[in-house]
Order: sequence, then C-alpha cells, then structure tokens
Amino acid sequence: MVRLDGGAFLMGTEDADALPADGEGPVRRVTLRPFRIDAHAVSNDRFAAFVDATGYLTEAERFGWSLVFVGLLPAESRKGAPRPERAPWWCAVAGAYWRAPEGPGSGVAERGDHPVVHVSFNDAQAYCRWAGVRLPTEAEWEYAARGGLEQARYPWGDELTPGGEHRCNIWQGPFPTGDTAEDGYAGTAPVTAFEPNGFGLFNMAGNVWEWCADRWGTDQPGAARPGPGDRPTGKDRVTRGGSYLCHRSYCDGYRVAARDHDYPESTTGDRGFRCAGDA
Ligand SMILES: [Cu+2]
Repeated sequence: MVRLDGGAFLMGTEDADALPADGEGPVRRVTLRPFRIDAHAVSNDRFAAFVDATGYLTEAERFGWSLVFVGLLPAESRKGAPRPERAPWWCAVAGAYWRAPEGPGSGVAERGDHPVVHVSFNDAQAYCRWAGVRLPTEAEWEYAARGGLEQARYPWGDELTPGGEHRCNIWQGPFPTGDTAEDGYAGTAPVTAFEPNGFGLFNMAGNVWEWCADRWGTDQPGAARPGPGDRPTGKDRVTRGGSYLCHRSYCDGYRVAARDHDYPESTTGDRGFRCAGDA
C-alpha cells in the first residue's frame, strides 16, 4: 500500500463531454485525512490466498453465472448465452467466476498477476474484512487516481496518448467487434502494467472498473460534505476507473472524474477492486 497525505483537492469535473446525469460535477473542494491505498488492483493470486484460507464462495459461484465480454468467448460458449438488451456485448455465462473468467474450461493459471474479476461489491467487502482493510471511498479513489495533478483529464495529464504512447488498457478500434489491442492487451493486463501515476499507483484508468465504498448518487454535496462519506440510502455502489472495454464511442470511463455504478451483487469480467485503509 501507498500512504497518501490527503488534504484538500478539487473533485469532479465540469468538462463539456461529461454527462450531467453521471453526477461528475460540479467541481468541489474535498478534504481528506491521510490514508493508504493499494498500488494496484487485487490480483488473482491475492484473491486465491483469501479463498484458500477461508473457503469463501463468491456471489458469481453461488448464483451460477456471470457476465463475460462476447469477444473473449469461444463461439460455442456464445451460443444460447442470454445477452442484456442494453449492453448486448455481454453474455451471461453459466459457470463463469473469478477462477474461470470465460466460463468452464478457462482458467487464471497464466493470469496470476492480472486483476481478479467477476467479484461483486459484497465479495470485495469480504476480502477486505479478511485482509483487515476496507474499500476506498469514492473521494479517496479519485484523489488517488489524480496522482497530485489538479483537474487533469487522466491520471497522467490531459492527453490520452502523450507522444503516441498508450498509458492504459482500454479498447482500440471499432467497439465491440475488433479490439486491435494497440495498447498491448485485449482483455485484462497485469496489475502493474503501464507507468504508475504521480502517487505510484497503477492502472487507475482502464484495465478493470474498481468498486468503491460509497452508495451511488448524482447529487454532489459540495461544501456540505467536506470529507468522504457515504450516502445514507441507495442500493447501487460506485465503480471507478473504466476498463479494457472502454472506448470513447460509447463510454469514456477511463477519464479520472468518470463514474459508474451497479448493484452490490453484480459481477462482470471487467470489474475488480483495490483496498484502502486509514493511515
Ligand atoms: Cu467504459
């Protein structure tokens, strides 16, 4: 973990291309206590240590399925797999879970240092309890992702590919049919791929969406809520950072202020987490 000083920072954005419905704005001054945060997302190897020690069954295992990106599935597994109408590039795959990310027959033997996926918010909480840590608040996550830069668009600055260099694992090419993997990866990348940001944190943009502690909402409290703090109500939880599936044609979740959410039992092949703690 990396210890960060906290203090005041400008959270959110008023960028013209941020959707008002996502609640990225207004920009507000938020003050944080010092805290610690993982330098990278929790890997398959780390999650395996938790499961081996506790016998924990993830929600995807208990429900018997999870959402896998269609492009990562062999043709025979795609057949008959239900697809959400709103996002038909996902297939509901029976038997998909963290140790079999593309369903039966797949494995993580070659992906021990990749982020664990198909973990729900509740699974992430269970891991954190075991490890004696907690999920970051959304404010902590964004402060960490910004890496000390004020109001930059990405964790490294304002340009997506400075000098033509890829700085994160997202989608290149036409979505969802052809990821050219120009950044070096189709699907997940190792948790320490690419240069870290100014705080030494890896993959705060792209690779996998990361669960935060906060309940989802789009009302930003500004000065009324000076520090991190959970909303009292709401079922969904916040996710941040975007994933290997993000492409500006439909989702630029890899912008440092971008936000998303899902219900706490939900799992997908592009969502994981990193842990935080009090300093
Ligand atoms: Cu996205």
